[in-house]
Parts: sequence; C-alpha cells; structure tokens
Amino acid sequence: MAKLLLLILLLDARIVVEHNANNVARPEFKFKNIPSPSKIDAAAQAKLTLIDGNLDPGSAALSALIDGRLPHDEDEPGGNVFFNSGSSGGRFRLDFGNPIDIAQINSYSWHPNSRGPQLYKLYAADGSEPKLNLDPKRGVDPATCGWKFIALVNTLPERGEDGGQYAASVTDASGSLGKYRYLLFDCYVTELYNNNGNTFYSEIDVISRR
Ligand SMILES: [Ca+2]
Ligand SMILES: [Ca+2]
Repeated sequence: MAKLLLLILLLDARIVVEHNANNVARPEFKFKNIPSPSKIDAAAQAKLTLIDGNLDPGSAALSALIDGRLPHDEDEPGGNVFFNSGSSGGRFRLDFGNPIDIAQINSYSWHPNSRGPQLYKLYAADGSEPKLNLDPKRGVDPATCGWKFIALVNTLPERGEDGGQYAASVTDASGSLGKYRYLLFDCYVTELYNNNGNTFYSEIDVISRR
C-alpha cells in the first residue's frame, strides 16, 4: 500500500515550462503562469552547498541562485550560476534547516543560445531517512541513498532556437510536493556539440505552502 501511494505521489508531480524568446525576454522575468522570481521565498534563507562539479570562473557565487537578484541582460555571466565550461554539470543542495511544506519549486535561466535551457533532476529528503547521504557525488544515484526523486526538468525545445529566458515550475496536484528539509539539484549540460552547454541559472525559488 505504501508503495502504491508513493507511485501516485510521483505521478502527481507536475512540471510547467515557459519560454520568453530572445526578442521578448526582459530583465523582469515575466511569464504567463509562472510567477516572476522572488526575493522572499523559502530558498532565500536556505543554506546552499556544492556537492559535485565546479562553477565556471566566470560564474557568480553559488549564493546568486537564491539572492533575489536577476541578470540585467541576456548574456551576463556574473549574474548567473553555471558549471565549468566543458564539464558535464554538477550537483548542489539546499538546506532549509527544518522540513518545510513545499508547494512549488521554480527555476529561472537566461542566455541567448545553448546556455538558456535547463536540464536537471530534482530530489528531496526530510532528513529522517535511514542512511541518508547528503553529498552523493556523480555516479551515485541519490535515490539509492535516502533521496526521493521528484522530477526531471527539461526545458529543451524539440526544435528551433533554444536561447532566451526559461522558467520551470514543479508543483503537485495535491498542492504540496511534501515536507522536506533538503533539495538536491543534479544539473546536466543542454548540448554536447561544444563546451557551452551549462545553463545560466539566474534564480531558484522554493515556495512554501501557506
Ligand atoms: Ca528567490
Ligand atoms: Ca539570482
């Protein structure tokens, strides 16, 4: 019975993606249904830790993911967080200090071409899981060490231009994704043709349930 319930919860995770093409993307990050990035969401108070991979020398500090600040134009490395050029991405963790009831997880990115789209796996843990490994490196499936898989977020277009501004929103039909202390982002490159496939992440918001 517990397994069946878990399966239903997994199926209920909903992922909505919105895209502002290069010619209409503005620093305000406005989207039709996904809210603009927030300065006062639950992630703003979280502790951020790099688990695996290296940030690019041109990247902002990891804290730029939750600082509520946004890049002013479409190619502003210092206003975004991105993994090292030529690398295959990496992992980072958010810690809220205590489990919080999470309604929505939103990620925002902006770049005129291959660094625009997002591709990551999202995991969560409440801290009580037996044998929870808080720092699973690449090669270790987080789902095998206490983490619950929440969603695969993929904003890559099937065809056409991939640049612009992206917002991805993960929610659950029940109104809550669950009560979690930790989130793990496992970030991948969006293309393999050159070294520029690591996304320019501008902000990550976590909205707690009211
Ligand atoms: Ca924020
Ligand atoms: Ca930011």
